[in-house]
Amino acid sequence: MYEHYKFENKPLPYNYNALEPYIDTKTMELHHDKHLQTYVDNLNIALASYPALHSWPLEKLLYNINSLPKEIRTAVRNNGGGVYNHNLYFEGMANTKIKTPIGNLSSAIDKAFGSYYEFKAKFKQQAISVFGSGYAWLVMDRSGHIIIVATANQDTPLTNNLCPILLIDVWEHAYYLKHYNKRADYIDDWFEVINWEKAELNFMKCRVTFNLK
Ligand code: MN3
Repeated sequence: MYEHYKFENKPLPYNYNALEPYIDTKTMELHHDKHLQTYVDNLNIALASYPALHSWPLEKLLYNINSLPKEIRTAVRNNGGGVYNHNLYFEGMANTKIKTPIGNLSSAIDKAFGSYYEFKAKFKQQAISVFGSGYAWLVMDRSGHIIIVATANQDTPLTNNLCPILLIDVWEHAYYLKHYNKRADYIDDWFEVINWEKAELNFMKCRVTFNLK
């Protein structure tokens, strides 16, 4: 992701109804066109009068959040994180026949968690236990281990030097229209639309990021 100011709300990589019946069309419309748009707009507002930051890619802004001018730090953390997390989340879904991990990521999941099903149970538990709004993630640390973590609000794992492979948005706006307050049902449906090809690409990209063979 190398976009920089002025950030734009990229179209979804699929139709709004592509994830039916797991994620409903109306939720996808509102989530992308309203929620994400607001993060994009507010990130641009925050950066508007800081031309020195206009060439910075989003990832660089988030990795270096604590060295940004103090008066825009919170706005970039919340809105830059909102843009970054949502782009990853939307790109991380697809309605395909591939319902389980593939490639190198598949082997890494078996090694780290025992099996895909054990991974799935642990990931679901983490996603359920995020208190309030946030995300559950599968990330890689600097030594190449894959771990499950949670973040609050629009925080990203980048600030902790963790490289994202997979994430689920568990803010209520991601599921309330279809699943009401039943976050666990939404998580089950999300597992049906994980884009495992994209997750494998992210996994390999993380290995490059951390200079791992
Ligand atoms: Mn969201």
